[in-house]
Amino acid sequence: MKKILVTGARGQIGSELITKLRSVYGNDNIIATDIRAVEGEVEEGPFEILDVTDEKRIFEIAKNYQVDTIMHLAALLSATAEKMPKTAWDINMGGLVNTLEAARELNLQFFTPSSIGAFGPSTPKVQTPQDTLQRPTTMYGVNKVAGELLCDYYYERFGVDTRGVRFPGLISYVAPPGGGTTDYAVEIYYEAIRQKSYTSYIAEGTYMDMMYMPDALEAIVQLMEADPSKLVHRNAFNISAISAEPMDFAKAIQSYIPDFDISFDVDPVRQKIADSWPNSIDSSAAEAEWGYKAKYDIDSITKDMLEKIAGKLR
Ligand code: AKB
Repeated sequence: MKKILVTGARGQIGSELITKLRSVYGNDNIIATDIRAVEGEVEEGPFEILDVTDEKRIFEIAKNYQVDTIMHLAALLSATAEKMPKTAWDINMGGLVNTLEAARELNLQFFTPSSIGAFGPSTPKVQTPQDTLQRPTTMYGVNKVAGELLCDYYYERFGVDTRGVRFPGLISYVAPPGGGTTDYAVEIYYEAIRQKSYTSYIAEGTYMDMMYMPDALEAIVQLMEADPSKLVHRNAFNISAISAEPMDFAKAIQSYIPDFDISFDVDPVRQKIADSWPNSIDSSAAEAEWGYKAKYDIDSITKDMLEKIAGKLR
């Protein structure tokens, strides 16, 4: 039975990952941590306040709860990182090295997500291979490439069981994303329900990879449970479900809300980031090495998102 410390538990992935992990491994075996407390919320398992730049506190919590795994999610996303690059370096790299150090000293299994943001304009844009050129031009991308290499280093040098995926844009209705480039693919569904129209900050024709949150959560559990002897790559597996542009989401929504309307008011900062990322990535290494497979396509994502958000906003 695993005992897992999760950082960034209040974030977009964390809030749903905690629920998923508690259903798989039991409430008391999942230690949720975040820099933010939510007032008045009743926790279904342990919760601790944690700033990931505080190495001492990470050790303290990991030791107190005798965890055997760290899932490190706390990080600034791409658009926020572009606004405050030095802070992004301090949080994204500082948090990573601190949690890796805890994993090394306490002999813990370790997961952290990389991203399609780890690729750059000189990376092959279509069906981006698992192993390819990575020269990102954003601070977030620089953090992600350095993070992938650092996780590989901790495995090779110290034998830490590090594992990870390159997530595409994640779509979910539970917790909103914050400060990402792919956030439009969540906002569009809320606005479709609220006002049957959406103004996209990403231009028509800009393809990026996306995935529904249940597939992302399943992928984390599956990778962490995978037979290590089958893992050739370990960290930073490409995984994706769909490659889509704003009009693809608009058309999918129009099949449920025929008078839904999309317009464009492009944000140059986020558009530049999106333009530097792949149109689509190749997930075949993840499929071959640990059986990754997404269940949701754009239509099933759209159906579920519209139903769930309509229920939430009622
Ligand atoms: C972002 O847009 O920054 C994230 C990501 C793709 O890593 N959703």
